[in-house]
Amino acid sequence: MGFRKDFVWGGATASYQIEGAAYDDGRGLSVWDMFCKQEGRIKDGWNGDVACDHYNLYQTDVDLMKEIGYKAYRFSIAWPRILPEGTGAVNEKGLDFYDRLVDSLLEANITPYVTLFHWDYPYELFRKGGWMNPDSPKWFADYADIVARRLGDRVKNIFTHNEPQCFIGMGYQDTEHAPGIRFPIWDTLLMAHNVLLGHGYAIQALRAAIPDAKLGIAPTCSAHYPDTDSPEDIEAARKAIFDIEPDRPFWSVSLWSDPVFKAEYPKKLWDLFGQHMPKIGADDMKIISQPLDIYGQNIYNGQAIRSDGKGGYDFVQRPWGNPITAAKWPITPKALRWGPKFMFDRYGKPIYLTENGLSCQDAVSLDGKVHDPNRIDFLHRYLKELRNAADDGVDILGYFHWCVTDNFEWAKGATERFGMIYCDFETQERILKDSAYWYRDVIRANGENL
Ligand code: GCO
Repeated sequence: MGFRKDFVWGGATASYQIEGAAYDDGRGLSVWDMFCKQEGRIKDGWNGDVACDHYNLYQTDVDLMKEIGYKAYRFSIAWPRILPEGTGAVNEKGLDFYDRLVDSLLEANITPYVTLFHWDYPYELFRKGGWMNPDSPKWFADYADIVARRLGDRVKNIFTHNEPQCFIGMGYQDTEHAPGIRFPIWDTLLMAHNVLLGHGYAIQALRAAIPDAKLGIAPTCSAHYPDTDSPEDIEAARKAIFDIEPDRPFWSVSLWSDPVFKAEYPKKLWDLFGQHMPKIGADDMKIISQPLDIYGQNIYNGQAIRSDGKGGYDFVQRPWGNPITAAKWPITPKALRWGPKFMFDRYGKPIYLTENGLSCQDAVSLDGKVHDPNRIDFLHRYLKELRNAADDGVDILGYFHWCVTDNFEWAKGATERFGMIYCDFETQERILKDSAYWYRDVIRANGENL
């Protein structure tokens, strides 16, 4: 069967990781600008002040996407570039930039897919309590409305949040990401609820402004998969992927996606943290669970799961010396078959793989090229498994490789290269890596050559 004939092949990025121009044309501060100023927070001390200078070089990047043959490009909009204070006065120059970018993409026959929030939270709103402030859901919805009114005539595919697991879990619990301040569980659960309310109100605003839009959300997950194809291991893996870990609740996918698609928090969350859950307003779950058209999932890896023979599950010890990426993430292609399958079975929404890829220790060889055989092998293995998911009947609409260009990899700075396009951060030269040419051929064959 293979991928659907109109399968969307593309790549993804995020505003703070690529744009640069952090202090240009009226952009306001984000929590990441302030986080990077704190000694020791970023592995190599880099920041997003310039990054890949995509704000000025976007046409170069669009031309390269076109050369690779992208059908679509998923990018995020920098909230503080649109609303420097997070609310209030709109920065027209910020909107103008995304206008230009969208027009350039459409000119290149590349469909724009927008993520409204990919972690660069307005610092002025953080100072007002951020996601703990009861007004925070409406702040986000007002921002969504402004974007929709300016771009909605040309942008028809919009995700509200990217990976709330990270911007709440890593920002306010693990503290590896901005703002890097640990809050107690009763505050982080309140933040999560406001994030979800913000999603719901934003969907209402987007639906009103762009009636023909396809709207969704793009969480991530650790896509656990069965150790064997036995029904027992499959059901054990399904239980594991939607479970909630007591010490890392925000890393679950069900905490975020059950409210959105099922209008309820998982029972396990109430069992674990009932006494700390925020007050749920009478209409809250109805607001959060606005009907959606699409579901984004960022999947990089997962864990093999075996039935424990008693209705539960066990994590299977990874084989010694199992393959890992340059970022030391495990390489587990089966995650891209079973993650989408379990999500589609539970939520019933068409799925975009909104992120998948790996960090490699890429460098320019003496021949002036960037040879990345590890990335080609990784993508080949993962895409074959994604095609298996499609053959299993999962409605997979598209795949966005992470990432288009090498970029600012959050707390890892410039030390991890995820791009299919090499970026020299000193000269801003771009070089298509071997994987870009390989991906071009996969796109041309719609994955039939995998
Ligand atoms: C994420 C983020 C991306 C990361 C990428 C590599 O999934 O964590 O969406 O911004 O850069 O995943 O870590």
